[in-house]
Amino acid sequence: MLKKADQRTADPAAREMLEVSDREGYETIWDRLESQSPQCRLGQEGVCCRICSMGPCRINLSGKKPDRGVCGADADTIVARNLIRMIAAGASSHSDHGRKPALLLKEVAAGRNGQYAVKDPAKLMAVAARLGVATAGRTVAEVAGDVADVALDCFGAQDSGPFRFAECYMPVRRLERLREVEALLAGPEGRHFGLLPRSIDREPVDVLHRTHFGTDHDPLSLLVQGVRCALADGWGGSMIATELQDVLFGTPRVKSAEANLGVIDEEYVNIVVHGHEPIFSEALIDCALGEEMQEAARKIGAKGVKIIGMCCTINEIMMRKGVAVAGNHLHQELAVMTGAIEAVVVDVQCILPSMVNLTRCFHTRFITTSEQALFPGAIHIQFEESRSLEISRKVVESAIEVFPRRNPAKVYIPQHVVPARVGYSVEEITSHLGGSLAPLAEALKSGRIRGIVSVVGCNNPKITQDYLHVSLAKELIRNDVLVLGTGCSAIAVAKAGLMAMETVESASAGLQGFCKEFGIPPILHMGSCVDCSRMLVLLGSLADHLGVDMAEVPAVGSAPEWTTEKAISIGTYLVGSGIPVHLGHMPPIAGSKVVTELLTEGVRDLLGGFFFVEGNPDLTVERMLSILEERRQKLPGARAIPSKGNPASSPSSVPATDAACTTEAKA
Ligand code: SF4
Ligand code: MSK
Repeated sequence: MLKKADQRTADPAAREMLEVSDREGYETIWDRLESQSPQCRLGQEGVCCRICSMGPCRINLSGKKPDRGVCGADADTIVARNLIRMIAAGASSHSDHGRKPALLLKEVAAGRNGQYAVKDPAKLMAVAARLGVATAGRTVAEVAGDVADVALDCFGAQDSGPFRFAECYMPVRRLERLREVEALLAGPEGRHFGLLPRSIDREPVDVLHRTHFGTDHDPLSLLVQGVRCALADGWGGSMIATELQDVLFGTPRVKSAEANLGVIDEEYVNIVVHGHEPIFSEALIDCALGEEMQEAARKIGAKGVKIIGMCCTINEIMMRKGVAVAGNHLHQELAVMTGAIEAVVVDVQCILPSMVNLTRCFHTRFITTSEQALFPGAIHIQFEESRSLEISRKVVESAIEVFPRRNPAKVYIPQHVVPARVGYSVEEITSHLGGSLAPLAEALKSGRIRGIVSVVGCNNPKITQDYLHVSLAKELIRNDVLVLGTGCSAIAVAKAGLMAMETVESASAGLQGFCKEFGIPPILHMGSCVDCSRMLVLLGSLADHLGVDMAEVPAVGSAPEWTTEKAISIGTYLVGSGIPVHLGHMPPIAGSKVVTELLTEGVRDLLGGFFFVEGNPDLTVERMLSILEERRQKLPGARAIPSKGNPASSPSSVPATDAACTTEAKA
């Protein structure tokens, strides 16, 4: 039986659209999940192997035969291999994204691309200084060329590592800890377990090599390489993406934006940008909002052209330009169903292939722009950085052209839209704090703030959409915990109206006082998925301010509704950076006790970070608070938490989790 709309989503706009979908007979991601039910238990537990053609093999977890694959691989090997292949795919996605702004910066610096420029020379100089690139007496182009070269070299360096971005951005104490762990694991036999990433491209290649048939079978060795690969993402590919996009497009500063499906305006030509990379969407928005395209839209009876977006492409441009966000991952089909979208323009990652057929039910054009993300049946307009203006114009004209074909009888736009405050780069947070993170460090020591939780990652139709993101954010700020958000999680919280200064009134006394004093909301939108690297920079700088390793900072990460391999990579690089990570449902590792214990327990002594899985928000917050307080009390100069009189600090009011949301959460 179909789940009711309120079990599928906590978002009122989505509920309305699910009613439209039921009435009109559109198929959604939730319908397809149900048609997959029951899903394969072997896959869920990670014990299915199809690495060679003697398989596919599976392990019987009830203790009977088969307990090994045809080659003799046991459950521990199979689970570890499968997991680190997920990490490699996620890390590769982020890192291949990072390569593009590095290549573009090189072209801009060399004067070979006049369509883009260095919009933030101050950020360029800051990145250069961090990387040890000379700046004195040099032009922006000269410095940009050298910074681009350093970044590009990080992808292909062949020496023992760490590559330059990782070396220059990771706090010294963390680098030392990773070196110590490498030495510890080597043991008297001198086996090599490398943790420091050698180069961004090499680590996922190493994963694919060592997981090839008949190569590495030691779960510890496999997992260590998985962590190294993830670190190459967080401190490499993602870091380069964030830093160089800031250089090219501007470091985000606080902006006002709007969130949810109500941003779709019936009177306008609506273009949805969706995916992850801002290089094209930055050009597209300038073109679409220019007078020429606005006039073209007016000529065919619209009021103008409006750009709105989905997922991380919109997180990128919302942080820099204040553009409205229509929704997160599970909203993409729902936006099309409003019948008021002229074009969905996509780049890479997190785009449902179902969108091609769905858009055919309407006048909507589904336009792909990357040679890496082709969809049979879509219109393809290949993006090229050197022709960005011309291609942007072609895409916008294509959207304007279909506006007259819109069927008003099919238009239904749920009137849910809320204001959001976005744009909290580390630079912006630091500037609010008076130019240094010292006040935040002091607030952690005094207990005014009990800790920091980074809530990140996707929606997943197996979990009521946004429920865990929003429940955790609400409850954490009621317990003096500062919340940072990126990706679809940040959009979930924005849609719930919580990315606002007014949210400070729901925060408990300590956090509330801190936020009011420094003029920041208690939940900070830090950007897209690759911008989890901003969290690394923030927590790394905070560790330095506190005089500790990152593994001692009172901080936790969380991907409560995770879906993608990228989310697994993010979680793993946070763990590798010393940060405990919560997952709202189980990754495919339960088939191996060894792998599960290593990731939830064993890794804690080595790296400081570890994973824990919990689907109930009350229990999750309880566990997070205990981790944060244990760490906080050990900070040099930490003081006991003052008693709080604010009723907002009273025990949790988060409702019990819907059983349907948590069936997978128990390992
Ligand atoms: Fe089976 Fe081993 Fe081949 Fe995997 S690698 S499919 S376990 S024979
Ligand atoms: S978009 S990776 S569904 S967060 Fe970055 Fe959302 Fe997850 Fe994609």
